[in-house]
Amino acid sequence: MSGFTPDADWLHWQQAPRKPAYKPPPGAVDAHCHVFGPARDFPFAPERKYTPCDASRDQLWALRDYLGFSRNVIVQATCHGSDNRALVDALEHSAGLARGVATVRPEITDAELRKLHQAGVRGVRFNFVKRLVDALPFDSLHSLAARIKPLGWHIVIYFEAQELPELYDFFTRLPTTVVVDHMGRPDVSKSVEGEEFQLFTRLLREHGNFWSKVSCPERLSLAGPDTYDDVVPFARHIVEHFPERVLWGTDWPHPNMKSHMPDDGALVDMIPRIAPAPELQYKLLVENPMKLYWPEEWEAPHGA
Ligand code: 0GY
Repeated sequence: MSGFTPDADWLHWQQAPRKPAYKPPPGAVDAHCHVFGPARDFPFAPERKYTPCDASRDQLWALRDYLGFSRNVIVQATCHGSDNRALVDALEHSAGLARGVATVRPEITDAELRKLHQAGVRGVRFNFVKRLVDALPFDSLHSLAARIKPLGWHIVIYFEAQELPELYDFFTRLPTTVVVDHMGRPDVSKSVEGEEFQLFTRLLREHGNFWSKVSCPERLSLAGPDTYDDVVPFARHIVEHFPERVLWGTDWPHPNMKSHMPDDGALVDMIPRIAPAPELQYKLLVENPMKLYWPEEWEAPHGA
């Protein structure tokens, strides 16, 4: 017994996803996923905004293998706050096949940052989605950014499209590589060429340190499963215009999905629709995440 009960409307991740027809290239990385607990070993944070069901590292490895992936990037979930123990435990039991993105408080010491690095953390997440966190003030975030830069880490940012105009100048002053979660959560009822999404593409076009995850069709789609057709033009636009700076992830175990729980096999089958050419798929799934998260393994054999 962990003493934690999932929220009454919590949807459990699918335990038997279909086998995808699409086969990712060897070495493919699922670059956005989470672990939850298990709460018995890693209690959820008191300041969390939701209580999920467990989703353990071993269940994540099983999904990775089943879907035909080789590696994971685990992003600290807000239900664990800035207590990164579940993340670190997963990284330390991954045989080097997982890297992490942590959530840290401004008070974190340099020694603690170094310990996270040793475990496999390569970035911090700044979250601006109000239903998930109470955001830290900009000056704390700037000073954290300056402290993680010497470690070679990057910053992952999560926000919703309507917030981008207000956050734009803060974002563009960040001194590291910056990875945007889920294409900045566009409103897909609007046009790819419309003002809102064009501001996001301008961010990528004018700032070569910005990357985007072309993930989470299940969160963005109004058309719904299993094909999420309305998200495809947005993701494909980003992949085709910025092929060197895109990442893909399942977002397993899909926190806070209310309308439905996606089938992870169906999500994998979307990849050739958003990255039609094999060269694009290779960059999206292998080359880009390897360069960002395992540069020491990538650079030697590829002469970078
Ligand atoms: C995602 C999206 C969400 C949640 C979190 O850390 C989290 O709690 O990231 C969300 O609710 O939109 O990327 O998993």
